[in-house]
Amino acid sequence: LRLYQLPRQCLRWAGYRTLSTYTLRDAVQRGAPIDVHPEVQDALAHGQPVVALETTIVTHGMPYPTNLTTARSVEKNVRANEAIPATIGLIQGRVKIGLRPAELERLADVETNTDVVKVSRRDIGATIALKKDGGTTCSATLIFAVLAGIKVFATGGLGGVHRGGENTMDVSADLHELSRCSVGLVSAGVKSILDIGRTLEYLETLGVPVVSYGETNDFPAFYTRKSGFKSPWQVSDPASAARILHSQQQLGMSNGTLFAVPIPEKYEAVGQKLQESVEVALAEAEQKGINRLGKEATPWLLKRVGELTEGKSLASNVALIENTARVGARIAKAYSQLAK
Ligand code: PSU
Ligand code: MN
Repeated sequence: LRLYQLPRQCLRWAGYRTLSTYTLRDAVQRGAPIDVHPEVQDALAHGQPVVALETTIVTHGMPYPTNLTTARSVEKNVRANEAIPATIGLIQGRVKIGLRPAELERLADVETNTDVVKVSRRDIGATIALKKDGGTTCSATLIFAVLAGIKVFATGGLGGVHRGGENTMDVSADLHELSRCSVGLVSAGVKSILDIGRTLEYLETLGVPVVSYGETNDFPAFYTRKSGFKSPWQVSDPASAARILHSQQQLGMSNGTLFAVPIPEKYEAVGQKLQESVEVALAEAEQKGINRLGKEATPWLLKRVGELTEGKSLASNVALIENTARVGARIAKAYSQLAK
């Protein structure tokens, strides 16, 4: 025992829980209904790279059956890059860190299983208590990733400040959560249904580093490689990305990091076209008052853009999340080597 560890150790002896002891084991000992997939548990116990994956994209972000095929292919892309996928969601009120194939199918079957909750931080307690199925947003997925000790999380789009957010106050809980979960979140930026400038301002206020991953410091806009905004930081390899996470970890900093990976180049042209449909969907949402429906706003917009583009947006969405999964796995692998 080193001298500098004494205060924390004393707290533990005295029966107090410090933040860093608030771990998965403690939660399970308190009776929290959490099941960690054996493969994920094994990888975590041996310091092997694990990538967390969310499920709101499955339950509320894509239509069946593309939601299922995409979730499977994202897991495959993680594996192909030498990391273990941990797709996170809730089944009958139990938190699953690493869904089994049948559980993933159950969540994806949105046409039959219509009572699946979109779970952000505020919904976790109720979803568990009422024993419901749930797809976790970035915010809830971040919470469970930290609990399990997973350092990297790959997704398509992070939530953000909605357009008109200065009036509606619709700011995704994802942003605050990223400021208090020390996880590297890999996304294709934020979707242009959002106010990208204000989202970046808000992340700055919250102290969340935004890092463009690739050849430029452009901040990507989901379907397109550039949003017109720049990231404060840029890296172009997994080792540099991992060193950012590791430096913050060494200092005991609790904030997360956003890595923004542009969609592959061949989708850029169609991305420009999709943007027009995004604007149409936004105007409709405003006219119908959808932007005042809380958690339903984002799923409605995603669905409407899909309809307006006759599925073309879906192909881009699949491609970009497969891409972030590959990058996430490489960063997780580089991080596991640093943390050894
Ligand atoms: N953006 C997408 N697809 C999605 C989401 C966002 O392009 O599926 C999901 C993510 O799970 C994200 C959530 O965490 O929507 C944000 O919802 P809200 O804006 O209600 O916070
Ligand atoms: Mn919202």
